[in-house]
Amino acid sequence: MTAVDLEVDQLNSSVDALRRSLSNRLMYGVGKDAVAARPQDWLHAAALAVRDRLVARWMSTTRRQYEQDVKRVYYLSMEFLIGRTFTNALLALGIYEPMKEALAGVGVDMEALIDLEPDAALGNGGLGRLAACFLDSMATLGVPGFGYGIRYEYGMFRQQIVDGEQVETPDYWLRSGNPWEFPRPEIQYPVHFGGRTVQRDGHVEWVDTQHVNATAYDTVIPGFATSATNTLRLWSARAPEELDLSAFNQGDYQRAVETRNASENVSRLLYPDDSTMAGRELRLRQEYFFVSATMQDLIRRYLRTHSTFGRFSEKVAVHLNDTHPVLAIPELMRLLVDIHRVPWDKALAHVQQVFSYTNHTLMPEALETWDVELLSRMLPRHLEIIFDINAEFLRKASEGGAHDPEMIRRISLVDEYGQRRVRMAYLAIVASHKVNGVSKLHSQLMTRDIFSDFARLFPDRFTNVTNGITPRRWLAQASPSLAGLIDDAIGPRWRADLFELGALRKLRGDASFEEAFRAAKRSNKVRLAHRLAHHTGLTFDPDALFDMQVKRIHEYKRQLLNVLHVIVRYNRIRAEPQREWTPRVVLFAGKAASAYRMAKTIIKLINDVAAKVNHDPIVGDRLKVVFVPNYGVSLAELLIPAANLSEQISTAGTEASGTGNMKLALNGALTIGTLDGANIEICDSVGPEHIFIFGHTADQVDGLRSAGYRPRQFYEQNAELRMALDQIRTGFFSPGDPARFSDIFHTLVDWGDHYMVLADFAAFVEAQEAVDRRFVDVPSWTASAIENVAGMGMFSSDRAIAEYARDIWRVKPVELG
Ligand code: 26Q
Repeated sequence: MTAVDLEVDQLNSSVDALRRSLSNRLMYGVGKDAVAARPQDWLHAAALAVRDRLVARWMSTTRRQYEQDVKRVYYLSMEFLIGRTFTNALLALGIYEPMKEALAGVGVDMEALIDLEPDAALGNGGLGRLAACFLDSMATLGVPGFGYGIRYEYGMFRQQIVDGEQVETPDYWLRSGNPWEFPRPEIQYPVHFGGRTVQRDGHVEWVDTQHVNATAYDTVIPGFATSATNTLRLWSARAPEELDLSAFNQGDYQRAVETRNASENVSRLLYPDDSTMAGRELRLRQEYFFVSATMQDLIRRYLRTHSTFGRFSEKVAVHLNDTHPVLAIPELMRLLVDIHRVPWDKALAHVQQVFSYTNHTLMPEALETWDVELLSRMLPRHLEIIFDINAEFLRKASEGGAHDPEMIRRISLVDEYGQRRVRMAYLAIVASHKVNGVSKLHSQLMTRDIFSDFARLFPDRFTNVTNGITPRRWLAQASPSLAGLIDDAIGPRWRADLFELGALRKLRGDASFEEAFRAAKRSNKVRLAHRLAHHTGLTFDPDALFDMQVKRIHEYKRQLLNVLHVIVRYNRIRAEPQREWTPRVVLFAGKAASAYRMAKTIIKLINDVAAKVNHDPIVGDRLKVVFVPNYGVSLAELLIPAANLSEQISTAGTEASGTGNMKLALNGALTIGTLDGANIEICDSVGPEHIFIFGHTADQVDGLRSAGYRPRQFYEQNAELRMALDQIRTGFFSPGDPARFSDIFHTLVDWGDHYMVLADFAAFVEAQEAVDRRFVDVPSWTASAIENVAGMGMFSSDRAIAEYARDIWRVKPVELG
């Protein structure tokens, strides 16, 4: 490599320079004449013009990182739910308005282009979006961080609603090319599968394997209002040979292509999460595929500037976003011990200082375990390493006093009950120096319940870092109206220091600010109502209360509790149509995992209830119910700013944190919620008078369960609840198919109501009545909405990343000079 300073065009960001760039990029980058350019081509050209401006920063940040020999964070995640990049990059660079003007200068409406960009939907929900917010914050804070994951060809499926039911279509998001990524065909690592191990000269060799190559695609992650950037590196699978040559030579072209396809399938598609461990072989291949390439890549980068592994753990931090990438542990051990000949004990010591792990769920059925037999077939060397780590761990544990064989069985990395399985969370705990939960409650329950033995063995290892969200996307980008108003009131610094929002409290009682605040929210509701009118054919009153539950469809999140309230409200309106009702629009959005029957039935129920309610002339504008299809990052940016009420109603003890709760509160919605996950901390921050808390606490849920929960008693004793459930059971909402929802009824009434919907029902309805009363008290509601915004300082992902950097990764920002 030569180190000459190249002469490149210095790109400034005046309107004139941007207009020139647009023309250049359309012509030389996209290869189109302006007379033939479609909006899609202009978007591509504009993206390239923006990307060009990021690259200079990217290169200088990377150079600085090398010069300062910084410690780097490798954030390993199976999911990065990035959404769109165009607006985000424009705002990070501070060139939104100049670009809009430059495009207008060539006759193009930028707002229309923005909606053409497909979402990068390489994730399911909270965990994937958290990874994306964290990348944004790492870049903004200058923390030298790399995201590593898989470049799925098919992201999260697209959801259509046909006759009220979810229909999935594949999300081929790369159809029109991806202007943001840089393919790196020269960066390529073999990833091996299968085979067996042999001993040779005192070392283990893994032989007779098959392999696939992992090739890198890089995306620049811009920091906000800083020249610091980071890199998201995603791996794509390439067959080692273009075609199966033996098949090709025998003239069997079909088989030649099929072999290639089979090995490239590993990065084909994202697995939807139904919150149970299905144990699919291809999923395990994906997990190993991306961590193997990542570990090879980070070792190569480390060895570029170091000749021994002596300082490895001073220079490298690897973070596991849940257990999905946990095979990075045995893979790093294998590379250090078998390939680089580092002694086992030294290697293990490095590994333990390098790795850290975030847990995102307490639900036992969602914790990853993998069949020993499957691991021994696919990754025999890794299984040996896991067994060796386990043997050493169990030996030390019993030396340390854990003699009880029952305890040893409980903490073993291998579950020996029935078919043997490796407990991936236990492996992550044993081989990491820090393990964190994602909210205070979750971290407490984690050490009290699922990992209690480990918390006793390693008390210093467990910690909490409450989740956060990036205010750049979730306020500045999603709600320009509210963001502009806040800028006028307290200046623009909240974007980089969200605690600044606390200054809004000084405006308490300022009638003109409150008026402007209401107007900003209203404009977001009008914006949404327009879009909804377009595809539902319904009209929505922007002065109604917009009540929103937007998240994956899952029984523990209790969309059913919300639906039951809607039904009761409907029955009440019909019983007393002449009474004053606070008009409401109840909005639902979210995807159900394709294999999750109950979740799909819940979607159908919501739509059947909506059809009945929306077409009942007695009800009119007093109640509307909408299921908005295809929830994702971009739709969230449209929905969330329009919410007045945020539904965060999971059974206490089941939602690890939630992050939608933070996004909605930041946009001035009041929360109706249980004392679960981060809701508790939101309540502490905004004050109990500005939030509607209801229902059983986590401890009360445990108590009720152990005392013997009898859901049928609630059904029998509450007449309104009984009526609603009977309507569901007898086909009131599905007259053409009266038995359609009988399983929902039985799940709640006869089969144990695992998530205690009926136990919280009465309290929920009461809390909703309190919501109605507050909403009509306009000044009081507005004051609370402002308090919610003002109280969101600690829920910035910048705060979360600063905590990770200081307490877990022990990294410092790069100096930009
Ligand atoms: C695992 C194995 C096989 C196939 C899929 C999966 C899988 C995929 C995704 C398992 C879980 C997920 C995603 C989990 C998730 O999003 N959890 C959420 O994480 C958020 C960020 O911490 C929290 O705020 C939410 O409370 C939590 O539910």
